[in-house]
Amino acid sequence: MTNYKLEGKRVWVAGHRGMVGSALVRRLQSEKCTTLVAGSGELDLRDATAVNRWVQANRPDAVIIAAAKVGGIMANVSLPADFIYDNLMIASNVIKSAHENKMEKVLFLGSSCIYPKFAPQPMPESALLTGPLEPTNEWYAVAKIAGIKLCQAFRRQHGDDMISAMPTNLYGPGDNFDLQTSHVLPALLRKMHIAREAGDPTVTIWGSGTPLREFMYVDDLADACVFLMKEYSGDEHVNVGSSQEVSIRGLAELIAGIVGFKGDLVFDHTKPDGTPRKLLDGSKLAELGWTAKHSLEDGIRKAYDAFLTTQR
Ligand code: GFB
Repeated sequence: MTNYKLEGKRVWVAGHRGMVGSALVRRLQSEKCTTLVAGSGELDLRDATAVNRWVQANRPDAVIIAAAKVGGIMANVSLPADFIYDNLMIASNVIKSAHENKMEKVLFLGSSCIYPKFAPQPMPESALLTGPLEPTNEWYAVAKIAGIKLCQAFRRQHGDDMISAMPTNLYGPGDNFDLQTSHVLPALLRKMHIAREAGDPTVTIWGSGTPLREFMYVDDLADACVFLMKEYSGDEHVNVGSSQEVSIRGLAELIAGIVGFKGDLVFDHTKPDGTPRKLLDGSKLAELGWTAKHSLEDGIRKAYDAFLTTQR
């Protein structure tokens, strides 16, 4: 239903410890709802029995599925079975349990990597399944496409109010800064920080630096999720973009300026570029009445501040 009221409701954030989940917990504090989270280590979302037992005990009225096995390009290339299996199980278990326990609203979160490698840019929602996926993350993409289809199927067969949102590349507080498994923005923040502190003359950037990426500050996504929970009830997934697009080289130069790294950038062409571009067409969400607030520079400054608090 549209115009869904969160006030007085029990809203479960599945995956509350991750970067997206913690941003959702922050954002829901300004709603008059009860935010439900599973205790640390209490709930393995890949275990259907455990999910059902937790849902029956905690009785959520609504759920935002922010839980996922996520990672950057090298993590996706190295762990294909983990990326497809874990994400399929999380989506299947939480969506099935939401149906069986008659939850009023379900929001499933995917990723812009669901679109074909050479989709028209910017990518509209209608581009889904119109061409081959990007090989470096097709495992994750297939699992997220399955989640979209699960929501559509339960909506059509049972009338459940299940919706999906596809955010662009996210960054912000609580990000993963491990240099092997993280996404590019946190990786470059940490690399430049370490290099500046150590006085290193260069920082290595993976790939050619030519791919283009769109980035969204995670608190903007959290705000978009609350907006969609309240205002959207439709069969089709909704892109959540920021229109803040930059080349990897441009991103590295922007981060160097913010961090104060004055050395040289070295490009490691043995590492994959991945998809050349994945800019979302955000017009559907804009027509509903939502747009992102943070510029890339403001968001990176906030993300760097958050990173620095983890270094103290
Ligand atoms: O952010 P990233 O790992 O994932 O890589 P994708 C984006 C681009 O940044 C690639 C380059 O061209 C990388 O080669 N890059 C340069 C780096 N230096 C680095 C570095 O130090 N670390 C990393 N990680 N990249 C992901 C998907 O694709 O997008 C996920 O694999 C998810 O499944 C996510 O969908 C949103 O943007 O290429």
